[in-house]
Amino acid sequence: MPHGLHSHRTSTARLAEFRDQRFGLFIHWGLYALAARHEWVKQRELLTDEHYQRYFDHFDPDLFDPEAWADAAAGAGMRYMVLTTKHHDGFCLWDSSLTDYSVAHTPYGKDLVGPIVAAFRLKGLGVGFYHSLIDWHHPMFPVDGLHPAYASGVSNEGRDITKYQAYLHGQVEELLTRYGQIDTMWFDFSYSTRKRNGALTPGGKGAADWRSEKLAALVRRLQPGILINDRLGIPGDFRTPEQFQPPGPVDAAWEACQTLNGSWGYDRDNLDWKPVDLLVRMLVDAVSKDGNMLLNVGPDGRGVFEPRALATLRGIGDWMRLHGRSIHGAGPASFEAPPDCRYTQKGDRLYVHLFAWPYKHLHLPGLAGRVRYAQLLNDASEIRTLVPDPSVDSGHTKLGALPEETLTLQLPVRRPDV
Ligand code: JFZ
Repeated sequence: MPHGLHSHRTSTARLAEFRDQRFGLFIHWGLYALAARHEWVKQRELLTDEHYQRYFDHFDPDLFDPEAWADAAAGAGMRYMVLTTKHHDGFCLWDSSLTDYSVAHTPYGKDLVGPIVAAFRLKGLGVGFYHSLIDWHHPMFPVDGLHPAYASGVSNEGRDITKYQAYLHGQVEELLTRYGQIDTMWFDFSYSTRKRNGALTPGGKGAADWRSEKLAALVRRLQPGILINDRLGIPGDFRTPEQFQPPGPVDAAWEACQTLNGSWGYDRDNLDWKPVDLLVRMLVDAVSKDGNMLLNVGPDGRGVFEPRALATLRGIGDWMRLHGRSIHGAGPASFEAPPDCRYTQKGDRLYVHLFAWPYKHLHLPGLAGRVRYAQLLNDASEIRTLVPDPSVDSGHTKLGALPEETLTLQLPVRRPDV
């Protein structure tokens, strides 16, 4: 889309679209992909700027192929993506006029954000930007307890946060004026003076430090209808539970951000890969509670999604191809689901997701007389209901005393997909 050609949608329309999309791809990519041991490596290992420079000097993703990323996302049934334009290390994936600490000055030498945005749009996917409020590179960002230089006792003399604010706001303006319509702005993050390692860590930062009200107003002026997340220290348009599935209903729009393996940045030696069926259950669980799931991939230093990530996305895609109807455009149901089940609903279709396959019968409380027809979603095969035979003394639905309103379905003994 040509720059500046935005459809002026309302935030209500955009929020409805966000809820319909349900499933998105989070992309954490930056210099830390070369270290290949978590995106917080600079802070975790207290790496100096001088040491961290080696990743900048060697950043050259020769296999970068954003169409392949967009294919993987679309194939998994994802409807949008959120890209780290800058993470806490301060490295920028676009050619910012406000700093030389960007991809444009690495061996790769050119903008990455534009091609990524274009590839995802071409596939019909929505586009969002993750942008770090924290910046461990900017010389005006006051060192606090989360900063890699904190332990070395660097002084904050001369660090003027108002100068950093101008930089932050200026960069957000670049991002929201150079790449056409952006659907979501995902800021990260605000933190109070918190306890770490048993000691109080000074220097929490929040809305006053980011000038969040002004920043949010800027974002909304440049991109009417855009959604802003909830990490600016002021209320946002949606909540962002982190590696956490809310146990019950949430009184706002929300999106659980989840990892494939516990790390956001590419993490070569990681062994904590979540199996496909767990990720599918997490997605179903989110939708059953009116939430979205933003699932992360950390591309490697050559610009590639590693084989395990691709295999996982393909596995999810296999499920979504058959069951995506119960996810996209679907939401919670007004009935209480039986144990080990989740309900999602779209219009008058109720989808029962079974997290554990029961033996032969599925008892659905409150649904007797309310279901015209039941079928398996994967193959559209009819599911018959169990009608108790009153002429049989030991009529088995009487055993265990089901309430009158319970509908009992007859399932095949074997789960159809295994
Ligand atoms: C942040 C980042 O530090 C992390 O690297 C990643 O980008 C993730 C998506 O977001 O991590 C956070 C931020 C906030 C909380 C927890 C982790 N929080 O408020 O609990």
